[in-house]
Amino acid sequence: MNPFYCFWLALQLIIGLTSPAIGHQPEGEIYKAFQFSNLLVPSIDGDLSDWALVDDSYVIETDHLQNLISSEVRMSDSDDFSVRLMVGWNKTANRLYIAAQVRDDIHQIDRPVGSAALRIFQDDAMELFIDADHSGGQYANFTELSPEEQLQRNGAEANHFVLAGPPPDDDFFINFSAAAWYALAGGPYTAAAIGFVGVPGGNGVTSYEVMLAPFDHVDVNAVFQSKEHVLIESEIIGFNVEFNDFDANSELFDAKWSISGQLNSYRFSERFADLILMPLEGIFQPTIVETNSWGRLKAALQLGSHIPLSSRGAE
Ligand SMILES: [Ca+2]
Ligand SMILES: [Ca+2]
Ligand SMILES: [Ca+2]
Ligand SMILES: [Ca+2]
Repeated sequence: MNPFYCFWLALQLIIGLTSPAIGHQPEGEIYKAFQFSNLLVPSIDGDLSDWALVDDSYVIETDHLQNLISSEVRMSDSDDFSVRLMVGWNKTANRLYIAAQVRDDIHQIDRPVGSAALRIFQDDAMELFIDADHSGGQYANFTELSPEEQLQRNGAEANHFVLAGPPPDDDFFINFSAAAWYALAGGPYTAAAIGFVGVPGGNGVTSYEVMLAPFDHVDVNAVFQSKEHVLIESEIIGFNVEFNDFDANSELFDAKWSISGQLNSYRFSERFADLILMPLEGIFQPTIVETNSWGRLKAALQLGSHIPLSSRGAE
């Protein structure tokens, strides 16, 4: 069992109570997932250089996010917080990939060793939410059910992960379900890494990188009793990201930035945003590469001979 599960309900309740309700949704916004070709899938190592090939049109930037705990709902890049978030997928591997680079004036990771279960929500973090089959609905925090039923239901129909680091121990990646097999930083169904350049407790740049296998149903006990979701080109899945920013005060949010702009994502998957799985971009499509190569060859021949190829047959 995932040991972090036990503390989850109480912590999320606290966060919920301190969050004023806002009813703002990104209208008509569909975020795009870049399709990686098989040879170019990113390595999950906290180094985002393997994302450099992703076109800027895929990048979710700071001004797309809304602050859930302030009337200041949107903000451009600033010293306080800025982000470049990218999502990718690969058809053959059937995996989602997420990368984010966060600049923060005070990167605060001050939880003691062994306290991630209690304290990860009071550190700077990236939270990920996936509803692969886009079913919507409550997927966690079933307070009306028995503890045993909660273990079965929590995180079964949608998923919620948190990354916060560099950690004081080995705990920087957490899935808030009881399925331990779906919470591994270096596993077959999940992988996660964090890179950090800067001054701990001061200014810095944090790189988050994650790989996830999508599931329509997660069984608490075993992957073979779960149902993996098959990613299909142009489908829309439920997806959300929140960035927690703690600065001078280690226990009070400076901001909680969200791409859906909706509260209670930890409980209801219809509060997520929409993500469309894009086709391969033209330059990565084999057939078009061949066409371009032939076009360049033809142009080179024309330059060399100064005679249009199309007229040679008439010579
Ligand atoms: Ca990488
Ligand atoms: Ca900040
Ligand atoms: Ca679902
Ligand atoms: Ca911070």
